[in-house]
Amino acid sequence: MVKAVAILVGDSPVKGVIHFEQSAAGAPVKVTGEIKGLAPGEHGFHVHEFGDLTNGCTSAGAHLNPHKKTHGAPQDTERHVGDLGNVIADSSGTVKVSIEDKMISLEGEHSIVGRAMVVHEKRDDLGKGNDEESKKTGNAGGRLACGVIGMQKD
Ligand SMILES: [Cu+2]
Ligand SMILES: [Zn+2]
Repeated sequence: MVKAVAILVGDSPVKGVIHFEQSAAGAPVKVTGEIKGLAPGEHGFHVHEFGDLTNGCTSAGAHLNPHKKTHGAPQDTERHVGDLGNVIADSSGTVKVSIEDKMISLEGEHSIVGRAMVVHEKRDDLGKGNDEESKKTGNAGGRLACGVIGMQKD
């Protein structure tokens, strides 16, 4: 078992804790946790390429994309490794995250350790927005909170 964790913080009141678990090499990664302080509804949720928050969430760079694919939905084969789709905040602005993803990993070439987890202002259109930006970012807007994904004791 390999475990990792990210503490999400930002300039906004949005904050959260996200846990990652992988039972073995090549197994899907379970992503769980909670985010608070969001507007109700969908918010883009991605792994970005750099665990560098020296300039806030901006310095985390673009979506993690080692294979130079276009932006997509988690279930698409044409997607960035970091594309985890949307999380949905309830009427009180809280998200209970529960995702299982087959593309991200906690080791090897798709490793997300040392990268950044980011939650966005708006809904990710999953690459189906019919404009250039949709194929890059899903038009998910500003970065409300982010955190470096770090190894955790198992
Ligand atoms: Cu993002
Ligand atoms: Zn993407």
